[in-house]
Amino acid sequence: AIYLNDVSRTFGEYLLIPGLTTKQCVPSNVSLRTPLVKFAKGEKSAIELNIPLVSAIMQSVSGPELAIELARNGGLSFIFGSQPIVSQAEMVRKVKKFKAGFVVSDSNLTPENTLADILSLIQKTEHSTIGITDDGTPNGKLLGMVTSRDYRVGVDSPDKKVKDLMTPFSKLTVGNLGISLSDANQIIWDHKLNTLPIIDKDQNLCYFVFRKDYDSHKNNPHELSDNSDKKLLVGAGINTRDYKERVPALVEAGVDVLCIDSSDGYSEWQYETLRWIKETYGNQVLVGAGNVVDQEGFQYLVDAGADFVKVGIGGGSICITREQKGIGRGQATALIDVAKARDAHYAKTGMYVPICSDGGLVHDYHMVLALAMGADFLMMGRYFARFDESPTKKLRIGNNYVKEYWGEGSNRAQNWQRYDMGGSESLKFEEGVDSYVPYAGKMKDNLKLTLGKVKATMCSCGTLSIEELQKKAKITMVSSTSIVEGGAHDVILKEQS
Ligand code: MZP
Repeated sequence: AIYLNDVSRTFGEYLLIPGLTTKQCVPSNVSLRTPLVKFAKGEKSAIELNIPLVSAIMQSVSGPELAIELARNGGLSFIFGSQPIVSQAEMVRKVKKFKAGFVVSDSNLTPENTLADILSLIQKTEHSTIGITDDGTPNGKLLGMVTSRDYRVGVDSPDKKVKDLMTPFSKLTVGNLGISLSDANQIIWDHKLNTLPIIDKDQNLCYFVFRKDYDSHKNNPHELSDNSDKKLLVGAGINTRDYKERVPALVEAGVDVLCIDSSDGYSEWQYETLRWIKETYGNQVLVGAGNVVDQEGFQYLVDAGADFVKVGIGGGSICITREQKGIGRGQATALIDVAKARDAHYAKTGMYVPICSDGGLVHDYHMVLALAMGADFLMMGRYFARFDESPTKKLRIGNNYVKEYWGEGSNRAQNWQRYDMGGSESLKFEEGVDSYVPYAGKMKDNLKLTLGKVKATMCSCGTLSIEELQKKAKITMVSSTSIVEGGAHDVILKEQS
């Protein structure tokens, strides 16, 4: 046997040491933009995410509803592959059909219409967002817009008139909104939107922020809707068995990126699958592979054509692979090792192949550590399973609400191929558990808090981008005694006393 010199370590064994926080280092200046797929030096990745988070390829996590919400927030979901091809393709289609921008309504809505009118219109059309024009036709002046989600503000007062919900841009004040005006402007520009509705829940009001050059579009609503009818990004998991049928169906459904999903990706099966996809589609179809935990595994999949590589075996919250099979590696150690291979490959060939840290992220600061250790983006299951948008049931246990969360290697996820090496039924064993996670409400609210923390930590490290964090972060290992020091200690906590 070959013995590695390092010890398998995980995120909880490290801390970040602050760097100089300059005056520019404020959370609103931090960019979390990150590449998803490989690119040559001097070029840009064909897909960049606005936030470095993707949701796990799992039945209990990545359905269409979660995918829509995560994409709206700048991340991406991989729709689970442990299902029939037809239903997976249908889920992809559902996400791609969701309109991220808005359409100018061709209905007869006017500022005099009530919110109840708008709701019924939204329900009748496939559009998620309705623009309101001053004369109720697409040729009129655009006054504002209402989206199906944001409509909730009107549910309490369905009689309210559209015009009552409109406030001119100049009257908006920062502070009474959940979002600052500068952020709103940024969103409008980043997403090429022309109008952004902002909800002030306290006052039960909906404001509309208009893009400053909006006037120049007002006589050409068709151009307006073409410009902003941007589709959401979505990914999908595939396996190494039915890929010749599954990949064409997903491509036909409009998927943006694929990922071969396996607990152990260092295999000839993945090599063959990657080669087939690249030989059939060239770079028209983007596909990641994994999971691996060392440099050899990374290089093998990159040589086969992988557009990104996923790192992590056995660290997932629902995972018992290490107990069952004795394979795996501490997530931090695996990541640090694979990041070295990624950097060496870039230095040698000029091709940057992003890596994804998959599984085992527990605290928000673990996300910053993973990024600092070299991850370009992060895949999480447990984190997203807790939200309203995940596809599982919300249950009440005692005084607490929980959501169900089960591993892809659990019996519940059934006989799907991720963990299936063939062989007879009686030889199969579980590699994952069926569990509950504490219910946490809406994704959007949680993301806001998490990303706020991530940005604040990056500012403490004196860094304004993920690339800078990877270069400049100072990381220290902690002893088990100092881990105790990191929590509240030697005090009697009030709620327990
Ligand atoms: P976590 O975010 O819940 O800690 O981990 C999610 C990751 O665990 C998934 O992305 C996947 O790589 C892995 N996973 C999913 N199912 C199992 C299993 O049943 C598993 N063992 O390990």
